[in-house]
Amino acid sequence: MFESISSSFSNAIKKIRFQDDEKALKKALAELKKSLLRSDVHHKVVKELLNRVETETKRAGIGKENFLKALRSALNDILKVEGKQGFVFAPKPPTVVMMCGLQGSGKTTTTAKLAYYLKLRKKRVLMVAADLQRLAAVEQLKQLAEQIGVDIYAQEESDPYEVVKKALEKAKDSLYDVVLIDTAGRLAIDEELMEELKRLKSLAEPDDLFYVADSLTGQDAVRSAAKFHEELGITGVILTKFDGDSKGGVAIGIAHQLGVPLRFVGTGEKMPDLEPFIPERITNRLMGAGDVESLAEKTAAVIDEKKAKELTKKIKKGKFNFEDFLDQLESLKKMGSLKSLISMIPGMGNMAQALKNVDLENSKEIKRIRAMIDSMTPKERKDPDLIMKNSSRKRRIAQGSGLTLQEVNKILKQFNNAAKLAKKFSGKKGMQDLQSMMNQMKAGGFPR
Ligand SMILES: Nc1nc2c(ncn2[C@@H]2O[C@H](COP(=O)(O)OP(=O)(O)O)[C@@H](O)[C@H]2O)c(=O)[nH]1
Ligand SMILES: [Mg+2]
Repeated sequence: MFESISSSFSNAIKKIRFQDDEKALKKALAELKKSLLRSDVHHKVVKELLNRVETETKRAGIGKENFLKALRSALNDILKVEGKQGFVFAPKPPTVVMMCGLQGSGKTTTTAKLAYYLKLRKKRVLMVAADLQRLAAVEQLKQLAEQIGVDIYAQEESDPYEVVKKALEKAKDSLYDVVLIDTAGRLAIDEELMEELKRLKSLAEPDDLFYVADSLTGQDAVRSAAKFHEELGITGVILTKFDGDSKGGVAIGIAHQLGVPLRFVGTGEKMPDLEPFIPERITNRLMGAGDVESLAEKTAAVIDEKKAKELTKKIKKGKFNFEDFLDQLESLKKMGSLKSLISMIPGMGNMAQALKNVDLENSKEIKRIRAMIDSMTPKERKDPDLIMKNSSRKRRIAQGSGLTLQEVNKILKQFNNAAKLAKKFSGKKGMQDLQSMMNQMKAGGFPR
């Protein structure tokens, strides 16, 4: 998220040679302006942002330090508007959230992503299929519900009003923490759609009404959001499809343009690809300082603390085995794309861009390793050393997994190296080592 904006930011900042005069400041501002407009930030927002930076830098005295400080504070002001951040629970459960938006914007997917996000945080969620315009819509939500293991209330061939009414009764009776209502959209805004949504809104009295917008539609997303806000009074925006070719600029301006906070951002088609939008953290990312808080939070939600401690112990002893490896792979899957994770590490924005197309789960290498592990006995999984020095075991595993003996040897060697690396990083100098490894990777190499 924001890789391209933050890299154009850092390029702009790098180009600045401050001689403490106004001409240098103007040049820096012009550079920023170019990159913001290129990223599709609305021109009025760009103007306001740069005016603030200019005024504040001049007030504090022209210089690189003051310029960066002014930029950081102006960005924060633009990103932050009055209202809630991320997911907010009602004082009394269930928290009721209604989704609205145009067809294809990602409402149904995002409903399930939010449910998954809450499930990982140990909440009981009921999703409500209130899009009865398209038959497939109910089926789609049902499938997602099954995939993530979250309850759904669905009743085909009836009025969405009745569905929502009964769903809310069920939620109260069965003590759900959160109710997420998926609604119908249209290709364009029309009277009928608005009427249906208004009816549902007055029935459900949602704690939050999220407008789900496709970030790829650029400034159109802001215009349609404004229309929905005028008619319905939305309390938050969720921008989807922030992966792909999104230039990202809409996310910088939308809250400021609407006066409604941007609450979440969808960064892929899979269920973990949803991130809360916290202005201060986004400013850090944009300024190239990474977002360690989000990374830590995301990790905490998917990794069992006890397990994590055991794992650390094992790693320190160099006892990382194949079962641990599978466990780790599962956790990673829950965390979403490698790219979005790496972009949270300070200074790693460019690196994330290079990883754009890496699909960890489906990579050829991971598939091979999985096949190999599937062909091992439980003992072998727990103790890689059993295999390392035993060629008949290796041959049996090769045969079982359809790999050649050479391939098995290669994977074993890589695994061994990885375990050594992990051990090394778990030590005192770990972070320094990691940094130098990352630099190596940035320079194009891959540590072996
Ligand atoms: N790449 C990407 N695709 C998304 C994202 N959110 C939704 N989609 C896709 O957009 C399409 C429409 O989504 P859907 O939830 O059915 O939209 P709805 O009509 O508003 O309910 C589907 O193919 C989704 O997989 C996202 O954040 N990233
Ligand atoms: Mg839908």
